[in-house]
Amino acid sequence: MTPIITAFAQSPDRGRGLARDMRVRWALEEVGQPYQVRLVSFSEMKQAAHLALHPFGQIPTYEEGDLCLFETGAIVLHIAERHQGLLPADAKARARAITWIFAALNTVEPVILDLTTAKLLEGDKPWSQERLPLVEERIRTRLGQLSDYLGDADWLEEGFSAGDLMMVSVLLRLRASGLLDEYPNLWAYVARAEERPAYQRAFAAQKAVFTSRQQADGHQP
Ligand code: GTB
Repeated sequence: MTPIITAFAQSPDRGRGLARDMRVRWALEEVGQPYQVRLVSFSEMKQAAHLALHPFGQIPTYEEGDLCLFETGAIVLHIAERHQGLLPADAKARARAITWIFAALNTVEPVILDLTTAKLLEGDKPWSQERLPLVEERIRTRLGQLSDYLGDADWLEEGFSAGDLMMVSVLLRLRASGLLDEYPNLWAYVARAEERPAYQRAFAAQKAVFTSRQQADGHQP
């Protein structure tokens, strides 16, 4: 059964692979599972048909027959559990890989999202510039800890896993800030993941949505 995911019809990231459907596309590409994409506008995301799939009116969602999932952590874990390639067979190694999915989403992503909030939503507040260094220091704390753990290894545990997929997806949000450049092993970790053919296919697929939209709107390629 071919799963159907939802993605932004007009992604604000302009095809840079930062919207969260990218993690789901990447997981599906890693395991070789074909998928379909239903594009939704911002207004459609808040209407009843989409809210029936996602109570918070967001993307991505994942439909597989009568199963509908939301939350990228749950979706990626579901894909990883049902296919070979994203979780080790050994039970303890598998539990460690799953631990890194949660670490990415619960421990690393929140401090990174706070930077987006500070810049995009609070940038015009009088206290914004004063708060920014605190937000960046919290990110540096987490990046330093992650960098120490990774050391000179290629991946967080033995071999690439769904934990790396999620961690890299989260770290990519930092690229424009320059903070990742302060940790050469993390920078190389992200670059290594981006070189994976599955990542490249997922990136190209989400970028094609933006490009075709541009062409439909009459922009030059
Ligand atoms: N915890 C949920 C999950 O992991 O699935 C979070 C889902 C989520 O935040 N979805 C966002 C959404 O639907 C899209 S990815 N937002 C619309 C809304 O809430 O109304 C977040 C995102 C948006 C834009 C960029 N960007 O422009 O770079 C990057 C990421």
